[in-house]
Parts: sequence; C-alpha cells; structure tokens
Amino acid sequence: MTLSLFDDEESRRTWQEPLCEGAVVLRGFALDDETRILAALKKILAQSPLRHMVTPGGFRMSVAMSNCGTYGWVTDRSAYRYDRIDPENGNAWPAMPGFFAELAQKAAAQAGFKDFMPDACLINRYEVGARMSLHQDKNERDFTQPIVSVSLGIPAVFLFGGMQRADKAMRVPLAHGDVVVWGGPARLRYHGVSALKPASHSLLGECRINLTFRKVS
Ligand code: MD3
Ligand code: FE
Repeated sequence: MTLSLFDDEESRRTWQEPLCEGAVVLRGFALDDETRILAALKKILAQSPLRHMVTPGGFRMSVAMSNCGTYGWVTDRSAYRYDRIDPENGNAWPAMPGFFAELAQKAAAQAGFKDFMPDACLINRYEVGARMSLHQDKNERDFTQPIVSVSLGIPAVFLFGGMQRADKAMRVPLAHGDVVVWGGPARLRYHGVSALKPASHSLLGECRINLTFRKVS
C-alpha cells in the first residue's frame, strides 16, 4: 500500500498559514505559474514601464510601479487614485491576462472569498533597499472585496500592523511564489514592507516583484 499524504495536486506545494481572521498566506501557491507570469510581465512592462511615482507629500517612492487591468493605481503631487489611463503614455493600461485573474480568484476562493473578480493589478518592483512604509489601502470602493498579493523574486519582510498606525506590526517573511489573501477584518489594517536585504533570485536577480490584485470599482 502506498501512503498518499498528498492526494490533491495543490497541497503538494502549497501550505496554508492563517495570519489572523481574514488573512491567509498560501505558501508557494504561484510557483506552478512562475514562467507564464514572468513572460506576461515582460510584455506588460514593455507597454507600461515601471516608474518611480511621487507622492502628494513630494516624496519619490523607492518602489517602482506599473499596472495592468482596467484600472491602475497612480500617485502624483495632487493625489493617490485609480485611473484607466497610464499617465506616462496616455494609453489604457495593458490588459490583465486571464490567467492572472484566475490565479487571484483561485487564491481568494481558497481563503473563503467567492467569485473575486479583480479589475486592477498593481505591479511593485523592489530593488535592494526599497521599502514601503505603513499605510492602509482605502482607495477602493468596496472593502468587503479582498486583496490578493503574489510575491516573486528575493524575499521580503512584510509588516502587518493593526487598525492604528502606531499598533505593533507582525513581521511576516514572504518568499518567491507566496500568495497572501487579505480580507474581512484584515482588509483595512496598516501594512508595509521592510527595506529589502541584498539577495539574488535565479529568475529575477536582485529584485522582488509583488503583484497586488484588487477589485476597485
Ligand atoms: C494587508 N504592497 O501596493 S501587498 C500596496 O508587497 C502594498 O508590495 C505590498 O501594500 C507589497 O499597497 C504588500 C499585500 C497587501 C496588500 C493590501 C493589504 C497587504 C494588505 C491590505 C490590508 C492588509
Ligand atoms: Fe498596501
């Protein structure tokens, strides 16, 4: 008789780790798609290249960004907002590949959020030293919709705080292929990313890419 500990294809590489109510880490969930994801990103970023945006406070973000999907997250000296148009080239953002939306939907379903249909995918590129300070994501219309994030490349320490900026933050290491679903009571918690430590990834080199899927409208 053969012991079959891993009957289900998914459980072979994925490990589910609840962080708190509404937040679940799916370790390695995107690994099977890494090649397709990187190929698709190459095309998307050829149309709408990564750029360092400036915040309303006048700071140049250390994270370089682009988007795909109907809406893209942008910031400039006047505001943070979602826009259908890439302000750098005046065109619509590149379409979100069907398998991106499916991956995000599958992850959300696994975390208990049915029928997640993202219309925005923010692409964040962190080079060594880049960071994202604590903030809330609140430019979306419907906070009952979860957010799905896909980490690629070198590891990062994700900071998961509370409902107040000053609340103590949990430190969650995120590696290549990890997917996190944030919804329910976790949806409006403060979060950020610690300054990236030097490291190298076989496919991405000395950088981390994070894809953040949202339902904006
Ligand atoms: C927890 N990006 O783009 S994604 C962002 O790794 C952002 O690039 C980070 O925060 C990154 O806004 C983290 C994970 C994430 C996204 C939204 C959240 C975590 C969240 C909303 C509520 C709580
Ligand atoms: Fe965020």
